[in-house]
Amino acid sequence: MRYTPALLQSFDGSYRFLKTPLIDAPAAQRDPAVIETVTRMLADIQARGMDAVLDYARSLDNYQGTDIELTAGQIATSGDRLPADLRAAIELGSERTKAFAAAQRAHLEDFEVELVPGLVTGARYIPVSRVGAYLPAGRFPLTASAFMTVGVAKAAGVPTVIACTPPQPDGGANDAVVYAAHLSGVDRVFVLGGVQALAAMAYGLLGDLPVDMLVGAGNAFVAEAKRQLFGTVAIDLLAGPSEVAVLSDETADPEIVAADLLGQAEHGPNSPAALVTTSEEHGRAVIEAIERQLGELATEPIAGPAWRDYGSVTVAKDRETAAALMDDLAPEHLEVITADDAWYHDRLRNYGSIFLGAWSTVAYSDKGMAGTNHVLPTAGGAKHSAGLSVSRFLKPLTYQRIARATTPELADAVQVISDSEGMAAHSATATRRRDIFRED
Ligand code: HSO
Ligand code: ZN
Repeated sequence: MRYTPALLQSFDGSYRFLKTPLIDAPAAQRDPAVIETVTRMLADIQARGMDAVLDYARSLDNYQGTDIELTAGQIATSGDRLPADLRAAIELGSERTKAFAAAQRAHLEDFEVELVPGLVTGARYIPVSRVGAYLPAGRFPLTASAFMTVGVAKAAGVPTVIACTPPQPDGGANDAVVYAAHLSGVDRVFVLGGVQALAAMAYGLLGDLPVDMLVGAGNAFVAEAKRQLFGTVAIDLLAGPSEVAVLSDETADPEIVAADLLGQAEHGPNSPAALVTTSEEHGRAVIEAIERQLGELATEPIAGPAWRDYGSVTVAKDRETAAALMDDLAPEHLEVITADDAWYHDRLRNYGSIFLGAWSTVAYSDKGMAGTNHVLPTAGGAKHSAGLSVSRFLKPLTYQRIARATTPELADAVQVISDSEGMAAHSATATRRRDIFRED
């Protein structure tokens, strides 16, 4: 989320900040030291293979074991060690996410169209063959990440999905993360974290072929590794700190709005949380509620600094201004809690995922219960990209079947263009066909 000079000036007089962020969050937080470290690690892993991977696992993640792959038995029994209510919640989230992904898959239809008689064209959605999912399990193990990456890839029809997740202090994987991956249909799971995990999947070091695509969020090193591996493999997107924005008016409950802003500020001390409101009184009430709620929040050491440094409250003169401000922010998550939710839904263009009405909160999607994906563009990326979905794993591959009778029209035009470009061999592919056509 950025506060650009354009944003600060373009709505002159039509809005004002009640609370501005102290720090402008850079759009892409690319630290030169992180870039340099990742470049060095990738080169080392490319040169020394698994020896380098294990060296990094030992030195960076304190991994003591020798076999990083979980057995099928370990994966299948991962749920047995979980409390029953957690297991049931994971099962619900997995099912819900699969159901949404399956519905979205059903709406992507292969098609065929005869553009002119004899010129048959079409597209077929073919899944990528192999996907590598990174399942974070650092300060917060994001249990639902497996639904969003592994589960959605499987719903798209990806034949092989492998996953890496960092070792916990006991040297093993996080059981909830592994159980979520298991229910999502994962084929293989490796206890491996960070840059070394992404490199091992992309370079085919895990006793398998290289993956075609890497997906899943992680820390700055993980994001940078994906950026540098892009081209060797496809990636979903480059995620920065998680963000939330709320667009609310005087009809919204300030306590609920405050809770939802803190709900994502908890991700990290640099997680932006923005309120845009058409009611100054409401804006002030939300600020007060946040201060009160922070006093009782176990994760105040993270959410407090995030709110103080990256939180903002803006009062807009009218709903047009509020919507324009929001479209300029292009937040990862956008909650709309107003008397005009449908108007905003029709009007807004830039967001990762939108939550309409007081009963729709981001955490429902974060944990898989809403069915929608939580891998979403951050830092304004929603202006040009959407979040992860089945379509990202599917290649709309085109085909054409061209009949003999079309030859005069197609060949003449291709010859003219090719000759004008000096591309004699291209021209010949057309003129040779035309010569045969005329001879027959
Ligand atoms: N808000 C994160 C996902 C998440 N949060 C999972 C908690 N659990 C990115 O959308
Ligand atoms: Zn979250």
